[in-house]
Amino acid sequence: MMFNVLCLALMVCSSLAVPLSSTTVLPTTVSVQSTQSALDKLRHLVGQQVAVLWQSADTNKDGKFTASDMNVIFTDYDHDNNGVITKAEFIGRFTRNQPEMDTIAQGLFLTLDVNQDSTITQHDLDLFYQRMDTDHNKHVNQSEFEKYFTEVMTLLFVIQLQGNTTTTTTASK
Ligand SMILES: *[C@@H]1O[C@H](CO)[C@@H](O)[C@H](O)[C@H]1NC(C)=O
Ligand SMILES: *[C@@H]1O[C@H](CO)[C@@H](O)[C@H](O)[C@H]1NC(C)=O
Ligand SMILES: [Ca+2]
Ligand SMILES: [Ca+2]
Ligand SMILES: [Ca+2]
Repeated sequence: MMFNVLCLALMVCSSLAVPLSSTTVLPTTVSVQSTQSALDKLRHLVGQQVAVLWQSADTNKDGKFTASDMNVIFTDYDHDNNGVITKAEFIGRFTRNQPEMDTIAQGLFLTLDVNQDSTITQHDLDLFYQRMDTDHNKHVNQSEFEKYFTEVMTLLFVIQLQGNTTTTTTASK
């Protein structure tokens, strides 16, 4: 189990776009196939979630993710309108239409709480925006956004996977 998850994490994180070759180090054809399909499933899930995130992040559908989009999202998540998004507010909103995403929501909350004071404020979002803006031109474009969240979501899905029992693997050693 540990080996598979680790292997999965390394492969997915290091080369999302590169297909698995037949020279993979796993012991048998069966486990290669099951790892391959787990990997496809993971890529599919991550791709799907990142697309959903982008659609909901670009609130005015102008193809950009701006400070005004962030304000709209902030207001949406700040249920009691007190200028602070608590963990309960965040998870409640995020899992409203997808209850199975609880673990992912917890991980995202930790990611967005950049200064780690257990709440999300505008200050966290400013810091987060700078982090996503990899070329530091003060604008987060779709590819910067997707690249960042593909990494974050892949990690979170791997963590979620790791939390599950060993029934997902067939390989030994
Ligand atoms: C988005 O920003 C990246 C740099 O972070 C740049 O390489 C890419 O060309 C930009 N994409 C568009 C569509 O402007
Ligand atoms: C892990 O377990 C959760 C809850 O039991 C389930 O919803 C999810 O699909 C499982 N993930 C995988 C990859 O098996
Ligand atoms: Ca609040
Ligand atoms: Ca914070
Ligand atoms: Ca940029």
